[in-house]
Amino acid sequence: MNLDTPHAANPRRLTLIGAGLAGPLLATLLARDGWDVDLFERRGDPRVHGYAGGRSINLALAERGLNALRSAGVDDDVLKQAVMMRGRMVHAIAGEQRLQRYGKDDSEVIWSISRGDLNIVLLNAAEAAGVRLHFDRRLETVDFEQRVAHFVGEREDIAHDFHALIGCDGAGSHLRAAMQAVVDLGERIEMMPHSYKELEIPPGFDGEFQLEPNALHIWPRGDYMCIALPNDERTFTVTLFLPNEGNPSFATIRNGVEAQALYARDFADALPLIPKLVHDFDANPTGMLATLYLDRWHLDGRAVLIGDAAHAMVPFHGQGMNCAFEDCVALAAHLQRDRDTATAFAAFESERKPNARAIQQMALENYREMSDRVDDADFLLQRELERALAERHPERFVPRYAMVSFRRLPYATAFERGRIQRALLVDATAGRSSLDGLDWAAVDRMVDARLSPLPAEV
Ligand code: FAD
Ligand code: 8RB
Repeated sequence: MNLDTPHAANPRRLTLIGAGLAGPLLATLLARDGWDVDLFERRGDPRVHGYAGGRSINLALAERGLNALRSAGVDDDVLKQAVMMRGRMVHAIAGEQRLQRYGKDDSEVIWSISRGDLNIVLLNAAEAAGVRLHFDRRLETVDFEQRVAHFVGEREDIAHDFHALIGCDGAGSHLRAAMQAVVDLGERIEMMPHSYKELEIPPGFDGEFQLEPNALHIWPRGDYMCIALPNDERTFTVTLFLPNEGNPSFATIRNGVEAQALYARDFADALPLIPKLVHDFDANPTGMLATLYLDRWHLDGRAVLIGDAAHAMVPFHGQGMNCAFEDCVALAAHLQRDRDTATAFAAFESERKPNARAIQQMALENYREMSDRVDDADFLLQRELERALAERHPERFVPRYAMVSFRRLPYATAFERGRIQRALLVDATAGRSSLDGLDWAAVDRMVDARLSPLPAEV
């Protein structure tokens, strides 16, 4: 056993577990605020060995995440490698494509970025800020009484004295398990009745994108769907979401050949673009989807959880990383205001837990919208009215998608206002098949009565 530090419980010292997405961003923010930061990661350094995981996986970055990257000064480096997505390109069963814009113009877009590239930019920033990075160090057990964390290295075990631990170690958090062993965190995991499989669309013969690059593609088919996000190397990562039971489902589509038949029937325009469909389906694991709820995120001043470790969510709003990044800014601000970790962790949990709950719920709800409602007539009429009201009342009526993706008001506020707006849209379009002859003055009065102006963001 090797004791890696002499200074046992330096109160200005913080130990972060997990150098995925939130870990290195939070480490950077804290180091710049004058904290002494150690960051432990179970995998090797991706800058040396290449990014573990192999396949090119991309994520949608929206305003909340981008703002956090801005506060760490890495937004430009990240956007350089990003592909703009202006809206959802909906692929109907017969192959026609229609773009539904996410925002009012190109100032309201989301960005597709590679997880590996993003991770490297963040690790470089953390290192430049003075963070000590420890790769190939897997957190195994924690003695919260003595404040000692035990890591398993490649050859040796390491005991690390800590003042406080911050768990950025993802949905399967080992720190969470260690905390749960000494205090009841009230953990509850709700499985989604759907799973997913990743496939790939390579560049065409001309080396170019085979679909419109500046969009998030969706093939909505009711209870199942397929999506594709662009990568800057001109490929698309395709994700097929199917229920676990029923037909079609992962119970009936059991291998690549069966998946190919499903694509021929339901995603015919995509099939010729995925040459390795059979191989990818058989080789790639089937991923499960779940929401993780905890009553408690912290253990007095000794440990706190952030990101997926505290509140993993289903992917349908593309907000897991964005929310984790927003957590980083919030926790750094609390630790700046209050250097006593017990006070800061408690304040962080009170601020963020209601917001995490709200985005978890909205992510669940967005599954229906993406897979089923995007091509439904009532939905399209409500959407038409929503866009008109957003234009007539820009300070009061902001579509929920825009509140989540392009604004930074608390998720809980977006959820609450979204509920009011939905009811208003349903009331105003009840019994109609078009907006012709709509009593706009009456609808404007409903907006004024039900929605207060949104405070401007700083
Ligand atoms: P992670 O990024 O998972 O990082 C956890 C880190 O901890 C990892 O590096 C892991 O190796 C390390 N670790 C784990 N255990 C230990 C241990 N015992 N000791 C030391 N280190 C450990 N979100 C979006 O906002 N938009 C998207 O479009 C989007 N797309 C996604 C696509 C896919 C396929 C997946 C799986 C997720 C997607 N997400 C997306 C969600 C997003 O990836 C997560 O919400 C985000 O990565 C959470 O960040 P994190 O730092 O909490 O955890
Ligand atoms: N995790 C996304 C959206 C909203 C799109 C819209 C949806 C894949 C796993 Cl499913 C999904 C969105 O409403 O039009 N923005 O960004 C990202 C999404 O899935 C990602 C790629 C994903 N996340 C496990 C698989």
